[in-house]
Amino acid sequence: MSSVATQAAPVAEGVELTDGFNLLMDALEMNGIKNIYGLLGIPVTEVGRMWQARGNNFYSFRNEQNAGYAASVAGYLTKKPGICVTVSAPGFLNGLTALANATTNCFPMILISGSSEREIVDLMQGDYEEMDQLNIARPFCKASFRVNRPEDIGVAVIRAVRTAVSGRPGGVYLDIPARLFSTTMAALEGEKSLWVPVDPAPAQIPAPSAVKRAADLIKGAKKPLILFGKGAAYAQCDADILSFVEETGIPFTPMSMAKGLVSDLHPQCAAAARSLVLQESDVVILVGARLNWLLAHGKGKTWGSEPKKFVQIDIQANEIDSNVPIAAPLVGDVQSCINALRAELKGFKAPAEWLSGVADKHSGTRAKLAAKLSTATPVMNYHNSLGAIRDVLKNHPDTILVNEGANALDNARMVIDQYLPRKRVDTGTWGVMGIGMGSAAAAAVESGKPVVAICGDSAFGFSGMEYETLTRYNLPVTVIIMNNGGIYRGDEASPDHQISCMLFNPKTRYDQFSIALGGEGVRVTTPEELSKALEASIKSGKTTIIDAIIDPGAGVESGRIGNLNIVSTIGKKKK
Ligand code: OXT
Ligand code: ADP
Ligand code: MG
Repeated sequence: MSSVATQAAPVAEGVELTDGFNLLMDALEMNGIKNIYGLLGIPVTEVGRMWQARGNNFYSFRNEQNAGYAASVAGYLTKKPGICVTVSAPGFLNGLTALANATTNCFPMILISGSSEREIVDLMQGDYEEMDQLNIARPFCKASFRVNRPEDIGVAVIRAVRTAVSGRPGGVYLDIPARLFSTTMAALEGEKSLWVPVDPAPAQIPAPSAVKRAADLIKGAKKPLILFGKGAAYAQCDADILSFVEETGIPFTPMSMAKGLVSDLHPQCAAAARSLVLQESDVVILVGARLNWLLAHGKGKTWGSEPKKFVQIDIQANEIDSNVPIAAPLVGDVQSCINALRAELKGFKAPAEWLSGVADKHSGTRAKLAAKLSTATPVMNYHNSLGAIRDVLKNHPDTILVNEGANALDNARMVIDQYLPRKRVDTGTWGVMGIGMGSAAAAAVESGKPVVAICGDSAFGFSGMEYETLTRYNLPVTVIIMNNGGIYRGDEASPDHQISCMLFNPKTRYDQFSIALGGEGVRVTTPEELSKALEASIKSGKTTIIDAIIDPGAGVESGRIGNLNIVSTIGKKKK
């Protein structure tokens, strides 16, 4: 690293100068960026100070991974790339996990890291935090760019923005060697190197023949089903989606982050008849959802024996046929595809007996669950605690729910209804623990609405120290820790003279942890106490932890995905 300021080209005396720092900030502002998430130090410290001095917001985190998760969720919620700024090598690597996660989830994000000087890195001469970040980032994102000259900063930011938000959204890495930040050039020339990009995420219109093929297939269906994924939620064409559902009368089921895109209380919602509709449908319309592990790759017993034909709406052409044959691919953006289909399907209605059969199953399952939610138990379990949370959130439908854990995740997804689009952020495509506090921060910042994070006690631990970031910025976040004392369960027997590898210290007081970090804290042991505490914390807008004591024996191994768990067929051997 070099702290010596250089000049890009000789400039006559008295000419006004700009530098890499200022050009980077000008370019970000011109691309509509207001919030940056990150963690400062050599060589990017000035980025934070200068960004704030310009009247923008810099949210300073305790670990870059959480800043990165925040940026990615900002991207998901706003359709603009979320920006994360880090220092070099270790800071960059911490942020890289979040960049990879953003790319996997199709969230637009740009990771900007300072780096060591090329001439030293390339000869491996041992610079401060030396690392070939540009190349290391490549496999984890859509594109990895480096800027070497101040006059290229504008174009680099535009290329990063366009790459992140156009087509399938995802992560981009932007490498800025330390010396470039302070390299100067004539201000007027610098200004000329910047521009506002026109239409960075252009509509992608499906071919009319593809629309007709899909519509013909749907018209012939006896048991059609719409399956919404988070790509449909991301598209922000909520009114068109609702019209499509209501005009066609087709039942729909959401993937987890698409819950609420059309309200869970809508009469065509089939979420509680999930197995039935996946198995018995004949034509499935996938809208921004991949046939990956979360959908059993489109095959096997999840999908039943009824022959299935798929219509798939996706902006990424090579997503089609990724797992099973797709009878009617519809490549384009969700809004264009949905509206083209609506035009072609005018007058079509799905068979009423199919919808009413699905609705019966859906409401029957909901009624059975409702009974469990209100059943008292000696120690709170997932059902009655989440039932209490659900009832409170019903009165606060614009709250954003962040959710991580295993049982804490799967039960909350099932129990808690969502009424509005993009009000649920969770562990996503990778099922990654640790997204909690970063996601909660970004959700509060970007929406200005209250946030409730329901976290398993293991999940919370991955980003727990970031709770101080929430209290520091006074964010209206309530973190409910489902404290069962362990990963999946808190009652596993420990081997002789050891502590079980699945357990945590039962003396842990998350409520006191909150108070120690400048927040509010309350421990609850009954659903009634939980309701009261949650209602109060949402009303107060104060950053709060509710330490909810859950029966240590209430969870199951790996939650709803125990089928993916690998166990030894031979069993345990003692040395
Ligand atoms: O139709 P059927 O009969 O099938 O019933 C379905 C619906 O119809 C019905 N349903 C309803 N009924 C009534 N009312 C309503 N409203 C309703 N809605 C639905 O309910 C059932 C289930 O519905 P669902 O969920 O839609 O369907 P299903 O079949 O489950 O769907 C399949 C999936 C795959 C789509 C779904 O299960 C899903 O989305 N799963 C996501 C799972 C996931 O991602 N899990 C997280 C990873 S687990 C594991 O990896 C963990 N780790 C390891 C680790 C990770 N992940 N990351 C990192 C960085 N390091 C390590 C760790 C450490 S979890 C974990 C920590 C766990 O401990 P914690 O303390 O944090 O948490 P606790 O477990 O609480 O202790
Ligand atoms: P889920 O996990 O909810 O099933 P996935 O993340 O697997 O959803 O799938 C999201 C899909 O949506 C991706 O294949 C992505 O290419 C697609 N997508 C994202 N944005 C759009 C959009 N605006 N229009 C069409 N498809 C989109
Ligand atoms: Mg737990």
